[in-house]
Amino acid sequence: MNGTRGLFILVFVLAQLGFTAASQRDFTKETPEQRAKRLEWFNEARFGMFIHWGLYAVPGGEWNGKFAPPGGGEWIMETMKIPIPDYAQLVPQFNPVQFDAHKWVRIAKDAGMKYIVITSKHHDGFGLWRSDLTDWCIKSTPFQRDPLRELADACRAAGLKLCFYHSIMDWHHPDYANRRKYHHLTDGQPDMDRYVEYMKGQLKELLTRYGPIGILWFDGEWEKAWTHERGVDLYNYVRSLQPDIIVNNRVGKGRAGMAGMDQGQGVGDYGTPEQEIPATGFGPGVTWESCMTMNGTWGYRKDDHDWKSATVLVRNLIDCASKGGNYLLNVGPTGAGLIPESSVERLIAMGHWMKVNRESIYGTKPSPFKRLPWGRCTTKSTGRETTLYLHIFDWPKDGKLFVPGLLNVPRRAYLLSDTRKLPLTAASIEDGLVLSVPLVTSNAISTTVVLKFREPLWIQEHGLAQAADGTIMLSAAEATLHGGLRLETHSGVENIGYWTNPQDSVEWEFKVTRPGRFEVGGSFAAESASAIEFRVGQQTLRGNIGPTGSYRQFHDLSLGVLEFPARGKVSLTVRGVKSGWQPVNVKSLSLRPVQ
Ligand code: FHN
Repeated sequence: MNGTRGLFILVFVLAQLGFTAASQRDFTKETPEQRAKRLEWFNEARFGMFIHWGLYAVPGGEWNGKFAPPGGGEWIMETMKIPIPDYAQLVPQFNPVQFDAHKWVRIAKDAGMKYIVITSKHHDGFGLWRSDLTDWCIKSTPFQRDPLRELADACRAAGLKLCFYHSIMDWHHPDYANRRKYHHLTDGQPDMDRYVEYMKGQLKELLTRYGPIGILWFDGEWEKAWTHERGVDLYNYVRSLQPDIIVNNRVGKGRAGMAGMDQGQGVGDYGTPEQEIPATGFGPGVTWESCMTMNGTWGYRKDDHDWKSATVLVRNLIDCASKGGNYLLNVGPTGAGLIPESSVERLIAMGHWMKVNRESIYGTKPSPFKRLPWGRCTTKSTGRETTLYLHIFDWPKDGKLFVPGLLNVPRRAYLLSDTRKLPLTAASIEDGLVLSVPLVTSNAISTTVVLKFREPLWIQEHGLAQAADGTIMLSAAEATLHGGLRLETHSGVENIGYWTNPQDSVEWEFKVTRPGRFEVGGSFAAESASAIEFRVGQQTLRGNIGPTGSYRQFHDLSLGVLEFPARGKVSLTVRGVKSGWQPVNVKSLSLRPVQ
């Protein structure tokens, strides 16, 4: 008792003297200015490489002649229920003699990436560095090098930040509380306090051996074994080792699933949407990063050839930046230590686009527009000047680019790809700006138009309106969602998903300038037959939706006729038909005048 009392008095006295051992300091109490300074490089970077690499790269998704179910190759131990002794047979096979850190870093840098996040330890618990705390790490393989050391040196030489992904969940360690049945771990009971000490010891190795680390990217926090309190403690522990390090929100329990953003009691410095891009930004001071695969897996799979196009990847990067977020794009190197050629090809194409357009991405702020029919917008402000970067995905065939709601005329307008910066003509019309642009663009992926203003922007956005031929096109991004459904982006296609409750509704507001009767059509995806109901004023229209094969396979359907008898603003609401409801994904609606 006297010893404890003496220690308490010592700590109390030291605290009074202003001494705060770093490991006890509460780093969550920093000022907004301190946080902004610490995250400055991250908000400038906008674009990073995710690397999932470990023992799982050796089987590449195949075990005993069978391929694992669709999904991450890095989950093979779990999806194929591989007992630890069998999985351990991969250790003597892991010998990536073709690994070349400088080559990996060069590929990332040439693509325009500013940081690299690599799996120091994934869920299988296997350490990609020579740990003193376990043999379940790379020192037990024939590969007697330290890839994290080599990556640290290569990143430093190239001016990229090195960051570590580290899984809280550990399928191998006997003290991790949520043990797997197929592990047949029977010796003693798991002890999470002991496991946390082990995890802290490994994190200390990682944060004291390889120099300044940009981000500690935690993951695997979702199981019962982990708690908010342990997350706060781990956040402070990591920051005590490197006070300027950034820690994502998966150190705690606050994130809302794959949407990735904190839903209240969270800890960590930024949100982590996964395989999706939020519908909108989150306002100043909210930092986030969407992590995505290039195909369907994080860790290498020899059977996954479902590659996104370079166009989709570049537009995802632009979409993230236009909403104030970062894009963390994944590669899964092979067991031999090579980044797959299909990944390299896409990163080279992204690099070509970034070479011309990087100033429209790095250090930019979110779009001031709620939506733009042809693409996205990013901005920069320096003192008296505001710059808008218009990212045109759908190039106007008539050479007239309409910017709805932009009411002041730019001091300068030019194509970012035009080294001579020849001026583009800009003219104000009733509710926006019309720019005269070349009839053909030089870059089908996305072309950037630069607008420079000396005075503050004047933006007055109107709702959606009828096109010249009377058609009204309503996209998923322009809808107001009521309930649990969400806007999601898959392979560059925005759609409304997660419509599990028929009472949830989708609403579009638009202006009718030419009244009449309209054929109601749309692009829908469903796994089972279902029905939706359109409601405008007193009118209702039921639309039957047949199965389209999957939630990603959209069919264009014509569903009937609605009348809009008068000019003015209209609200069209779509609900599910309760009886026999099955979720339906919606990409867009169309209203075409009928005689
Ligand atoms: O289970 C992991 C998965 O393997 C991968 O690491 C992703 C990347 O963020 N995170 C978890 C799934 O949400």
